[in-house]
Amino acid sequence: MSPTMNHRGVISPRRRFPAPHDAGTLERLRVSGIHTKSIRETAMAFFTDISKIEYEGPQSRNPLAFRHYNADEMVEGRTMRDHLRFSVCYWHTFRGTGADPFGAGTLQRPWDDGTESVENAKNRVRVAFEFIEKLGAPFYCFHDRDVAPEGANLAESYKNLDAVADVLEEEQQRSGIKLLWGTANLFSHPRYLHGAATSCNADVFAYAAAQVKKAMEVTHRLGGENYVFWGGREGYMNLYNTDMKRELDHLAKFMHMAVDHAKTIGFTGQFLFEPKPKEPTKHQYDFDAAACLNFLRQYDLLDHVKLNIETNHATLAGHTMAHELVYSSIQGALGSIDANTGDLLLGWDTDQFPTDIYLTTQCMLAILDQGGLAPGGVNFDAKVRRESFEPVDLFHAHIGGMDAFARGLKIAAAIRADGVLTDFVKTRYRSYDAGIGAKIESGAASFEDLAAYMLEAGDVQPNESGRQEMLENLVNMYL
Ligand code: XUL
Ligand code: CO
Repeated sequence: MSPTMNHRGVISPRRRFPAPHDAGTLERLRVSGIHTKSIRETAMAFFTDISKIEYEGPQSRNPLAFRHYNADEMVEGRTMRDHLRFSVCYWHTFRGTGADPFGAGTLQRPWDDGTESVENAKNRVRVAFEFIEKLGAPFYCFHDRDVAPEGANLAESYKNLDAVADVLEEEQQRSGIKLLWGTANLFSHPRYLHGAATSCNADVFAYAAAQVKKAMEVTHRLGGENYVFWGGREGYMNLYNTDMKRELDHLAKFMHMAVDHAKTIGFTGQFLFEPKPKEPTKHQYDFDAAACLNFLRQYDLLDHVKLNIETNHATLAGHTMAHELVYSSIQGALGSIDANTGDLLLGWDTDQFPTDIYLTTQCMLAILDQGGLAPGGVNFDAKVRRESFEPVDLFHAHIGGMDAFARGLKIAAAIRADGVLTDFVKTRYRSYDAGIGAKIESGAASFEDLAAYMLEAGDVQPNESGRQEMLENLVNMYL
């Protein structure tokens, strides 16, 4: 669609967002006192051509409307809003530049003056909340360094974060948007080149602890419902220089300290560990759900920490998202999801917005099966492509992801209501409901009993088709 077409909100970004250095913009900033007082009025002007995104139903052809996400619609006795608990991530959506290893940033973000000033960070918060409010997402989440700039020293970084948190708090109260989770960026700064909690340098461990302490306190202050640990650079590039045992012990110590600090400050939110197999390190310690759960179990952290499962991380690990969700869920450890998708043909973390209805249906089947995600949610850890450089693309991207999940929710609920898959699976395992199978499950049978049983029976024949193709066709009937 041409950017000059007069669809709601689809107009030239030049008209809607004058470049920050335009005389007109500078005048507008001066008049609104952007550098001297609250810049609420100025920031609110940014998305004036885009009205609140409304549900218009599946027939709508309006690109700035929901076709499936209808927040108040009830599904399985709960509103879509409460099932999905959508969250906008601050890092991609408000700090992403579109830069890649081959080229500079491309994304037009005219509200951003390009500096690392606290003033710019505060202004960005106003714009972010205007965006999230118009989108109608109930949550957001951030890393400490997304929202506030790193200072010249730790004390200054604390101060910067507090100053921006004041604005975050104000905007949360004004809009009713809540914090799904907070986290600390323990990977961008050069001090973390060897990792943070798994660094060979104890001073780096200490710095990371001081940073997480503050990030937890700000998360707590803002009513955050969860706190996330993603490995960052907690992994290794080469075993010749790595004491793996010591690094894992340190990571566990670090997480125990966080659990203790939560008690100290009264933070009762859920801790989440986010698996990812590689990138930036060759081998991340939080490789996949199985590796994370083994780590948590080994170090006695299972009672305190659940998992935040991300689609592109699952596929990088050679798993489907559904596998990671079900694997965590059956162990009572599925806490939240980072909703995105990779690219079949690219082997890295492309963090694209999810639009595949099979994917979202499978996610929602796993989530409904465990009775929901709360206090977790569906966070779009996803970024627009560098070619999608206009601000309106942020709306298209999120609308698409929200609609895909809403549709997945409705389809999953319909499949569950008919009980077709559950009935099939139940029947498939019926040999364990009575007789020898029931004895195996209850622990009443030994190898001796089973050998005696089979010596008498003689042999067992393949007796039932798995019906995979029939079931795949059946799922298609619901799409
Ligand atoms: C990195 C990633 C992170 C975490 C939070 O791949 O997913 O953004 O979600 O640190
Ligand atoms: Co993530």
